[in-house]
Amino acid sequence: MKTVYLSLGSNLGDRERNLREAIRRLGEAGVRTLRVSSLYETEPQDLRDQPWFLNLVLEAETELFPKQLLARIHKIELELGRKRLRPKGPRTADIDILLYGDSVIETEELTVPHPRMAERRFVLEPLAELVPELRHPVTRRTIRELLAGTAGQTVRRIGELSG
Ligand code: PH2
Ligand code: MG
Ligand code: MG
Repeated sequence: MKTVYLSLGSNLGDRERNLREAIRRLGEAGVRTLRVSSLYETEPQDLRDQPWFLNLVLEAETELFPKQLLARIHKIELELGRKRLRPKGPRTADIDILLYGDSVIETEELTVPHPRMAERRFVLEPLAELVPELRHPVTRRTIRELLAGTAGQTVRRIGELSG
């Protein structure tokens, strides 16, 4: 059994409902949620010209291997109506594997830890709520330290995901 951290985001449709539905479907797919961060409304990064996101982070446990986990995540994203309109563009549900235990994985389809997690406030702020002292398996910096290095990205805590 591995403990995993997943970043969930949505900026199309009923964003809260999409996140709730993603968590429910992950549960059915063998990803048992242990804790959910607060919900954040976040300024779009990378591709700036798109609606604001709702983001949160899940702590979960699973028996799935990384590739299986990724395949189930992709299936759920598709079921929730994801169309890859533009890379990094608007989406109904995006589920990213941030950490898989303390594994370091580099394959063509999957890189863990998530390659951009250390620069993204919309990831680090919810993750720091759950595990501030956890160390990034490659850089060995704590999540709290990484968060202190991100500035100028607006993220607003708007409460807990309801339901
Ligand atoms: N996801 C992206 C690109 N930019 N910006 C925010 N605020 N939240 C996201 O989840 C996000 C993003 C690519 O997946
Ligand atoms: Mg993704
Ligand atoms: Mg993403």
